[in-house]
Amino acid sequence: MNLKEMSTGEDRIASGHRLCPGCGLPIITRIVTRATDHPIVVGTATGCLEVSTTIYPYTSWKVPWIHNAFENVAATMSGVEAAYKALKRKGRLPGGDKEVKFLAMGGDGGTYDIGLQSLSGMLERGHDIVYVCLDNEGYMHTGIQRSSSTPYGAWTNTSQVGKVHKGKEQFKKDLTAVVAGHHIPYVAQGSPHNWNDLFMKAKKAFEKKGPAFINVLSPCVPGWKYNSDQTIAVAKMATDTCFWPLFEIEDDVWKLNYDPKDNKKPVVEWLKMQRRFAHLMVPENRHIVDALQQKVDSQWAWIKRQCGAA
Ligand SMILES: Cc1ncc(C[n+]2csc(CCOP(=O)(O)OP(=O)(O)O)c2C)c(N)n1
Ligand code: SF4
Repeated sequence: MNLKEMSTGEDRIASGHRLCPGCGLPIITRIVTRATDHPIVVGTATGCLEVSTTIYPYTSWKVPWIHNAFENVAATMSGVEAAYKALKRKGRLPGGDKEVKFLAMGGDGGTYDIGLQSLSGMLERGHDIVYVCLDNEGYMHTGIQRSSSTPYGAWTNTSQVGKVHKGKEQFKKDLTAVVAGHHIPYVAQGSPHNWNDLFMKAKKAFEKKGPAFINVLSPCVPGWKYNSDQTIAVAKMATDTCFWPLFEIEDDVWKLNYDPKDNKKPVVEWLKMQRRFAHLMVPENRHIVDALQQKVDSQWAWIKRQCGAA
């Protein structure tokens, strides 16, 4: 698909939802849901995307969509996919033999934290479902609380900045590596700034038989504290600093999709675009930035080794 087709074709989620202007979530959702021509059934865990697209009595979804609790979208969609397979086997599927695809979506709170167990079960049982984590690095819908995905040093309402504490004191969990440990057919990291890369990844994920997982970084205007016209720039800088590497793992073979090489930027370039890190921009907190840089560099080196690109 080229950019013109992408921008003029029919979306599976309508405009007019209540997500913030500049939010990364609808950009990602539009791209992912357009990546298959098959009918799809979508389930979303409670979070910004779910709540803001389905304010009663309206819905933005143009496809069958299932409301779900915060913690178990993977379990719900596992049941839906299993029922579909059973009905198909018995020849009782309304609409005949049409191939239907299943998509589960959850925030980082619903995926890295509270829904991790149900996600792991879905992956281990081998359901034919695409799971997309919308990683905005915090519990945004409930007022910007920290999650295990929030970066080291970031301000949130539960990782405060004051005399004693200087933002989050733990590093971000590497969920993509946790999922890779399930050895499923397809795992990837994506970003909304690179629509083509994300589209190709979602297409592959839908085409694979069995579970697929894509972790997509989703900038959040009030949670990350930047101006709403900077979403794409902030997402791009996350990949240029290698804070958020773009890679994919197809049948256990790792492949790097983007290497900034000599143009790799220091992580401070990404931090200074977001006021959730403003307290780190003073000399006495320089050690926090240095610790984060060290972590980014070691993770980047590890991913490059996995991809045979070291
Ligand atoms: C068991 C349970 N605990 C807490 C909540 C309240 N709650 C709803 S959404 C949410 C945060 C969602 O965060 P995330 O999954 O990261 O999605 P985001 O809103 O950031 O997109 C919380 C705490 C809930 N619905 N259920
Ligand atoms: S709070 Fe953040 S994630 Fe939620 S709708 Fe607004 S920009 Fe999007």
